[in-house]
Amino acid sequence: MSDSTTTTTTRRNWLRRSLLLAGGSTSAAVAARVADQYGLVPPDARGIWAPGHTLNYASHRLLAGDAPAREFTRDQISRPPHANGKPPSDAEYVRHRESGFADWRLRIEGMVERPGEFSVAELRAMPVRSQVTQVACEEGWSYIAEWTGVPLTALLERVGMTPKAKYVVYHSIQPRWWDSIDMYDALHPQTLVVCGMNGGTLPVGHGAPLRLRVPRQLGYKSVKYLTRLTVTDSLEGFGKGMGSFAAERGYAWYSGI
Ligand SMILES: Nc1nc2c(c(=O)[nH]1)N[C@H]1C(S)=C(S)[C@@H](COP(=O)(O)O)O[C@H]1N2
Ligand SMILES: [Mo]
Repeated sequence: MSDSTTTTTTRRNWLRRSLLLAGGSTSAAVAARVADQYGLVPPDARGIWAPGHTLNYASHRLLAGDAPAREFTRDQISRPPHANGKPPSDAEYVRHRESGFADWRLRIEGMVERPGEFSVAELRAMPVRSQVTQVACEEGWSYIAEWTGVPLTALLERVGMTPKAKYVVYHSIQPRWWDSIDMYDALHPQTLVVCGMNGGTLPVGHGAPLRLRVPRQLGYKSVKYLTRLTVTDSLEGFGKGMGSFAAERGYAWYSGI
């Protein structure tokens, strides 16, 4: 083990202990101070929510680390799946839908060496991964489906993400549905830019032609009708700087499960 690994491990253990102690003694503010030192303060840590959101985010990151979301077997797939909300009805989306999404592009920009656009066909031609995971909505319902897509980490590598990047902000053709994740989730092998579901193409109700699947967090982080990714080291320039529209509405930015 190299020196730097030893130092990192020791620090991590110490931080882990501090967070557990702070959590256990209900002094979440202490945990918040510790988390701050390690850059584990979520963007929606504001006002009365700050200690709770921070404790939740920092302890998940330190205790669960890269732990994968549970994967199920194909016979556990829910039939039919539950589609949430209505698909976009604006003229632009309807046009895309009628042309089989031939002109749909996923744009990747920000802190990358080679910003650019990918068509759905280009994404389908890349190495894809399939996994059976659960979509858990904050409202209490859930369903299990098989998702097929390009791991986000592969896409980020392809466009040459710069090492200083800290977050990936993602946007939908539905303007309110923008959100962001940190690099723990962005680089996690289960985080996919999904183009297929249950063995077929992604249905309109579930986000056609592309959606992000972040199976380690609640359903609302899995934004449908995905159009654009922005790689950044700060969430300040996006909306109110809280990391997502949902966070501005009172939902936690980090909703690990
Ligand atoms: N663009 C967009 N993405 C979205 C939503 C939406 O309404 N629009 N709903 C979210 C919520 S709250 C959940 S729980 C999941 C549900 O996924 P489903 O529609 O496949 O069931 O999608 C999320 N992504
Ligand atoms: Mo949801």
